[in-house]
Amino acid sequence: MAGTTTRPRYPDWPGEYADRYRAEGLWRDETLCDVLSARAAEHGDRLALVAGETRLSYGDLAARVDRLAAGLQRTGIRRGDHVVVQLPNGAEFVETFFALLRLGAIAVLALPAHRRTEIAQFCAHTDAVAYIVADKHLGFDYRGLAAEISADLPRLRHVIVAGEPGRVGESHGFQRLDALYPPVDAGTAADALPSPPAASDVALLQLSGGSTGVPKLIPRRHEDYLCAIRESLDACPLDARSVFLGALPVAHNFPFVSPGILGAFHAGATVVLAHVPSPDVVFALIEAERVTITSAVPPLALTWLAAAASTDRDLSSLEVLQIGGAACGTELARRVGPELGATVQQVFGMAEGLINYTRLDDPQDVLVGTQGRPCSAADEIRIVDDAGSPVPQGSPGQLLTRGPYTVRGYFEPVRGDGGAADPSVPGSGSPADPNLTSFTDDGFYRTGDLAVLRPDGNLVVVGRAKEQINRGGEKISPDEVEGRLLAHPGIHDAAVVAVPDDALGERTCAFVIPRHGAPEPSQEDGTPPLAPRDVTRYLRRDGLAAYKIPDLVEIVDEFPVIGVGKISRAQLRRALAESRAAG
Ligand code: OOB
Repeated sequence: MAGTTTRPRYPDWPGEYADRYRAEGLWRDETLCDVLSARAAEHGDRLALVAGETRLSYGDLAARVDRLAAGLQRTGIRRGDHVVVQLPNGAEFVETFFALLRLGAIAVLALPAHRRTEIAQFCAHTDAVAYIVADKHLGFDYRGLAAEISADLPRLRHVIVAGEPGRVGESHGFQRLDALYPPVDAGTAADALPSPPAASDVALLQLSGGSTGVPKLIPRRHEDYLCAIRESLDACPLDARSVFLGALPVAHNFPFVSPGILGAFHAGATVVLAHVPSPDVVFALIEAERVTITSAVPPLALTWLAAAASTDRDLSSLEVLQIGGAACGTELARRVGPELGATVQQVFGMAEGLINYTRLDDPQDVLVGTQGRPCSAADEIRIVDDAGSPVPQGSPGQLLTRGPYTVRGYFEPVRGDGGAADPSVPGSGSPADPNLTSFTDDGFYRTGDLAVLRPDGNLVVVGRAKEQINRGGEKISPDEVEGRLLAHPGIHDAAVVAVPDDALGERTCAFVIPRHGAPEPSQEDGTPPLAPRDVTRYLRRDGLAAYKIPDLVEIVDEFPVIGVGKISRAQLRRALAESRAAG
């Protein structure tokens, strides 16, 4: 079991690979902090960031980052501390991320959609000392969430709120993010800061889409992350004239480093952040800031295309629309040019590393019909069968990858005494050790995707070997949702499957068998039977991220089983399709 071993918390590349990547210039002696300070030194007056009313030059941004770093240091945050950051798109996110980097503290990048279940796990797994949140966003109050989880997490010393701590925050001693900035005239903040991090230090923990119950944390080092950014900039050129719009939640790998906002800062471009991705907000920003490139998951791209047909906004500055995170149909890719006047770029990536891009000058069949090719010549790709043997060229198989920015293992979570899984961490008892199951002996990451490698080097994603549901780019592990459902006293068994959906690609359906003796639909003793809405309400109250709440719930008497008694998800999906077809 993982807890009994002495494996490193942050798995690293074997020395021979690290040496090679350094010798080839893929890994350099440079940190993400250096990127910001270099741009501030080269062209401090150039516009770096636009978010709401905030407009910051590179010089302003670098100075604010140093001041916030000093403020965070004063609260007691130190090198190597884990800090869970859950901020929507805004200047606070960018400043907090860079300030933590500057201190050598490690940001755990949660998404705004995460709720108590996920946040409590991230905090517990990492022994986080601080949780940095917005006050409210899209109708959700993060201060209530922070109050709830901090009660059970004695090691979590600080809750820091971007915005108003409010009554809950005041009674719990939450700090205000904006109060942490020392006054501008308090001397040069940078003097008081610790020595900057090293290129080989872990910079952040990114979240995996997750194909099993426990969300996995991915240690990304400055040198490998910067490698991903530089190689991405080769595949998706941005320069100082570019204006990148972050419309998806920018803490996600796609808008963050593919090449994303960090790529844009690297290029000295301007980053514009949309607080929500709705067409009215996004189109207004494209027009006002002359945005040249942005990124979307397929359902969002469809929404933008539909709205573009009747907008009065001038979208002519937009040169590139990146689409990724989930399968982008040929038809959608084909529409981008004629309907938006932009070149489509397909992006097929993963938080564990590998990022594939179609190139802007690729022929049309590649642009619309493939998910592109790796951004680095040093990325290694294998397509194998279930036994791990290479499949013939052009045949579908499981995609494995290894390379200079694809990690060799997940963060090793904090465990309870004696190496047992921490009982305070829901789902941490899972017997499958992802560091054994997700990586081959020779260090290839098993992506769980089924792909075809074309002779021209481009990949076509044809399906999935992993049991993961991709709900318009948001990844859901059936295991995790089933685990939560089984904790309901009235539920005997649960199975979560994907349902094909025109808009999102996939939605989720939970099949639920009520517990024997618990109220059942047939019962006539006055107790209300377990109804679908009870199930979704329960999950919501239980603190599961909004996008993981099943779209459909079917109450059934039994599941179809196969072979040794495993639930047949395929048969459940078929039964659902048939009952929907029958109306
Ligand atoms: C991105 O990262 P994750 O970690 O949220 O999800 C990775 C998984 C992939 O293994 C694949 O199953 C799916 O998402 N995926 C795609 C895809 N892009 C991602 N499936 C089909 N077509 C695509 N274009 O989703 C991510 C990270 C960096 C850049 C872009 C996406």
